[in-house]
Amino acid sequence: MDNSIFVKTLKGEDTERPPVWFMRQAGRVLPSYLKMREQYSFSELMKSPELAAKVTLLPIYDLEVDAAILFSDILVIPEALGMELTFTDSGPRFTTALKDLSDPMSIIKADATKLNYIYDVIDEIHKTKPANTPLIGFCGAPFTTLCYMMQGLGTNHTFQDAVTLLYKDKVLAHKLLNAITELSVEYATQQIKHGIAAFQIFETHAGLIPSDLYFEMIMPYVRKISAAVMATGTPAIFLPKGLGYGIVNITPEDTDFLSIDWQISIDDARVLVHHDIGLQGNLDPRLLLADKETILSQLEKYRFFGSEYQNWIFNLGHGFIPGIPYENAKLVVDWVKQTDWQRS
Ligand code: 1CP
Repeated sequence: MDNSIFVKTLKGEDTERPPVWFMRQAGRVLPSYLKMREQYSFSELMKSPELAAKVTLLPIYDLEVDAAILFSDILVIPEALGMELTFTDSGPRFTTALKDLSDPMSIIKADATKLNYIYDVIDEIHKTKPANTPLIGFCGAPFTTLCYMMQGLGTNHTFQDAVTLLYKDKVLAHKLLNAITELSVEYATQQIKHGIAAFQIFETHAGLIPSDLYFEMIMPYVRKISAAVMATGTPAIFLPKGLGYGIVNITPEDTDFLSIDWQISIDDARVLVHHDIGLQGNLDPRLLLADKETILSQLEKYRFFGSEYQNWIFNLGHGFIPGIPYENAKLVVDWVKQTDWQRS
């Protein structure tokens, strides 16, 4: 039975400090990861159960964070929907972008068996991880996944074709969102069967569209995934990056924890977000490019918050970016662990 500080916090139990983990904690800043990348491509690391399990656990040993996140990518869903994908040095790229097809649904053919290797990765992680190490599973939320499918690559972050599809062809948008969601529900369910401790839904590009449109067209699909997760008793974490004031409309039926980006203070988020929903976040990852004194002074903002609120997971507002010194990431973990949070 997992009685880690991360799982306890997700269950609403009291702990002496907040748990800490980071988005993109394996594959961006760790010297041990960068060394493995000299030898293997990202796809090789992700597709081999032994290597992917090893990378997943690197942050547990190197950074000493409180949870591991499966080493994979959100784009495995479009791949299993029939889209050919390569991870190049400049990021992921689909051979054919949906924006270039007259009938995008013609290439969508779900094959859930293409995800089977990921369950082997999860099994391997369980075999090799230290006791009491919770594993976070994840998928992309339907809109973010659609952004990459329409665009074909990640270098243009306006994702205009996906955004305008929501206005110009709602019928097609719903067909695509539905296909992504159905496979994501199956994927989440299988990850849970293979023993993940929590499931995070990454809506990295929520901020591209008005929040009322987000709730009208996208949120019902997110709810299908999170409801399937929560029905199994597995805690759900939802990251709607850039949703802004829209977080006020998230309900406890939508998620157990909400991951907050850096645009809003964690104190303001606590006022806005339904009090039965826990928070995760929200340090600006770019702060970690600054010097030690600046980082430590910014961390002070969290001290009072963490003494007042137990239902909070320390994390970044979004993922690590390349170039962040490993020592600065470690400094944050040590600060969270060594601070006297004065919880009694
Ligand atoms: O620690 C980890 O890296 C955890 C595993 C993980 C996760 C949770 C990876 C590995 N990717 C993701 C999620 C993911 N992938 C998201 C959602 C979260 C987020 O915004 O960070 C998104 C949008 C992607 C798409 C993606 N995959 C991009 C972004 C493209 C863009 O510019 O918009 C990139 C560069 C990738 C490749 C990738 N995925 C993961 C890693 C480590 C890498 C880099 C590969 C390398 O080592 O070169």
